Amino acid sequence: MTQYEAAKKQYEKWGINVEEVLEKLEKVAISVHCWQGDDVGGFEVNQSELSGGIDVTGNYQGKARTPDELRSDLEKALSLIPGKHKVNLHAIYAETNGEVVERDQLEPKHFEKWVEWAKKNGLGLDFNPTLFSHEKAADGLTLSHPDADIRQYWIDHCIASRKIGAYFGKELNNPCLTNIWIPDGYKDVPSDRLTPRKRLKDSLDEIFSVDVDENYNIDAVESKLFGIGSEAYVVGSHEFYLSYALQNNKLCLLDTGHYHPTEMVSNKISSMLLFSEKLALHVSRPVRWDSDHVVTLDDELREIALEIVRNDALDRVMIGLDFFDASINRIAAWTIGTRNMIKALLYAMLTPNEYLKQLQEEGNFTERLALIEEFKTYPFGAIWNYYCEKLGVPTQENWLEDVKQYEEDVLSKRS
Ligand code: RNT
Ligand code: ZN
Repeated sequence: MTQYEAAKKQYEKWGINVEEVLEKLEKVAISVHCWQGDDVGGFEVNQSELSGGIDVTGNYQGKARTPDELRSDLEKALSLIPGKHKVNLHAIYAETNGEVVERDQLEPKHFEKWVEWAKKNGLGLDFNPTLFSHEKAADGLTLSHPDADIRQYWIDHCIASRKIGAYFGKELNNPCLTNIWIPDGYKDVPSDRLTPRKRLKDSLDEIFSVDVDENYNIDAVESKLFGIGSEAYVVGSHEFYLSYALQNNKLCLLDTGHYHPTEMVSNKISSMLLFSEKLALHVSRPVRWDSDHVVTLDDELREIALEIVRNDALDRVMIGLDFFDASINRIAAWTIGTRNMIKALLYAMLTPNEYLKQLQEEGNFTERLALIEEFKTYPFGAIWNYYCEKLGVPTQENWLEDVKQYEEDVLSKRS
C-alpha cells in the first residue's frame, strides 16, 4: 500500500472522500500578487520611490527588472505550485513602450502583453489602481485630498483601472477583481476625522458612478488600520469600507495585516458572509506590525481556510495573497506562500467539519478539542504529496532544487 492509500483510509474512516476533496481543491484559484517579484517597484518610465506607508526590506539578488523578467519568474513559481491560478497586477506594471503615460490616462492597450501571457498560460488576472509611489501622493493623501484637482486625478485613475479590469475579465473569460487601496491618513492625532472620510466617500461614489460590466469586473475596497506615517489615523478604516461596501454592493477586502494584533480575520469571515454575497482576502503575515512576511502554515492561516471550507464558501471568498520579502529568493517566497495557502485549504477539507460542528451543538467540548488536536497529526502530508504529483509539480521540498537552478542560471546573472 502506498503512503497515499494508507493516509486516504484514515480520512475515510471519518467519512472524508479524499478523491472528491482533491477535485474540489483543483478548482480553487489563488490570486498570486505580481509585486513579490520586484519589491512593489513596477515599470513606470519615471519611477518614484515606494511610498504609501508600506515597506520592503532586503536586497536578495535577482529582482525582476523588466516585465519579461517578472513574467518569466512568475512562470517559474507557478510551475512549482499545484493548480491553475490568477495573477494580481498593479497599475504600475503597465507597459508603455518607453513613453510616460500618466496614471489617469492608462488604457487596456498598456496591458496587452500581460493579457497575451495570461492567455498562453491559462491564468486569470486581477487588478489594482496604484495610489502610491507618485508625486501626487507624496503627502500621503489621494482620494481624500483637500485639493480637488489631486482628488480628480486619482478618481480618474481608479475609473481607468476599472475599465482595464473589465478588459481582463472579458479577454480571459474570467472576472477580474479590481481592488482599491489608498494610503490616506495622518501621522498624528487628527483634528477632524470626518471631513477626509466624507471626501473619500464622495470620490468613491464618483469612481463607481461609471458603469463597468460586472460580469467582467468586480470592485473591491481594502481597509487599513495604520501605516508608516499614518500611525494615528487612516481615512479608509475597516468600519468605513465595511459600511461603504454593504451600502453600495461592493466587495470588502480584508488584509490579514490590517487589524489590531489580536484581531483575527478568521473570526470576521462568518459575520461578513451573513451580510454579503462575496468578500475578498489579502492573505499576508504581520509580524508585530503590518510587515507583509511570507505566509506560513500557521494557526491563523489554517483557521482562515477552515472558515472558508466549513461554511462552504469557496465560491464566495476570493483569496489573494499580499506579501513582499526581498531578503530571500523571491521565487521561493511566492512558492512557499502560495503552496501554504493551498495546503491550508487541503487541511481544512481533510477535517471532519460536519462532525465537529455537531459536537459543538451537543456541548461536547471535550471531544471537539480532542479531535481538532488529533487531526493536526493525521497523515496530511501524504495526501499533499499525492496532490502535487497528480498535478505534476514537485512534492515536499523538491521544488527547492528548481529554484536553486533558476537562481544559478537566471537570477545570479541580473545585476
Ligand atoms: C497595503 C495594502 C495593499 C498593498 C498592495 C501593494 O498595506 O496591503 O494591498 O500591499 O496594493
Ligand atoms: Zn493588501
